[in-house]
Amino acid sequence: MEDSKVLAKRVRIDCLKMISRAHASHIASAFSLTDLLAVLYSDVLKYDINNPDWTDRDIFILSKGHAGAAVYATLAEVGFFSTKELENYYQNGSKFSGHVSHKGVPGVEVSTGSLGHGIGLAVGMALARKIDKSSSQVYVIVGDGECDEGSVWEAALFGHQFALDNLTVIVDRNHFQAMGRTEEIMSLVSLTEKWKSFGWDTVEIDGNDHEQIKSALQRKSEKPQCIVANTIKGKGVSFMENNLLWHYRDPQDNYFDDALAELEADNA
Ligand SMILES: Cc1ncc(C[n+]2csc(CCOP(=O)(O)OP(=O)(O)O)c2C)c(N)n1
Repeated sequence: MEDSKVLAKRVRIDCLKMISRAHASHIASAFSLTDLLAVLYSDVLKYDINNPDWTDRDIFILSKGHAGAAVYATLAEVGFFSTKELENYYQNGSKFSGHVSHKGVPGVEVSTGSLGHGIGLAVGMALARKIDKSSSQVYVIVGDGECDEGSVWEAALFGHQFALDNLTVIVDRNHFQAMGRTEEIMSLVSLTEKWKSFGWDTVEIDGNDHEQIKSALQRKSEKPQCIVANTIKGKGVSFMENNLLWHYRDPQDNYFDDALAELEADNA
């Protein structure tokens, strides 16, 4: 197994334990983007676990902040803090809130959770870095349901207007949102074409395939970039995959045992 796959496997197992212990939600949302995070933190982002505020670091923002468990687990697994601390996830008084928080959590840039805001922060941070002539790159993951928010498209206009070639938006295109399928609730019709028409250099990939993720993230462009990452919500646990129940349901008892067994058996 290559490093990013080992990391993804560990993160999924951490998330399962965290969310089950805390009776929290959004496990399928976390599994959907685990492979994206694993490649970002294994092969792409510049960061220093001993100096999280290093000026030249790349910036990562999770705009769909409800999947924060996967970010905390990834940061712990790469060494920003101990994996033991993940046991506090979503407990009373914990700094690891259900929607991702930067307060006291090294490696998290901004708190998110109210959908449609993280991408606006990302364009602002990318513009600031361009003005400063910084080599730092900005990456942001948005949900496809999150693309129902008008502020996502305001940010898309802004990214093109200011030619933010240091910015990559990754859309976690799992075709689900909280209450149903995206195409039934608010159809996104030709999402890739939409991003292209907003002036973004856009590619569409299998967002659970590490090689495809890596090569999409290594592209260079004079335009802001968008990766429409076709993912599977709940990826990694057969009974959670494409099953809306697992947006909110927490895995207990047999569900927990069966999910853990599947994740531990994964040697892809
Ligand atoms: C502004 C705002 N409205 C509603 C919610 C409640 N909410 C949490 S997750 C979610 C679904 C988001 O869908 P998507 O972005 O596709 O995420 P995924 O399906 O990948 O979890 C909603 C509506 C929210 N967090 N913020």
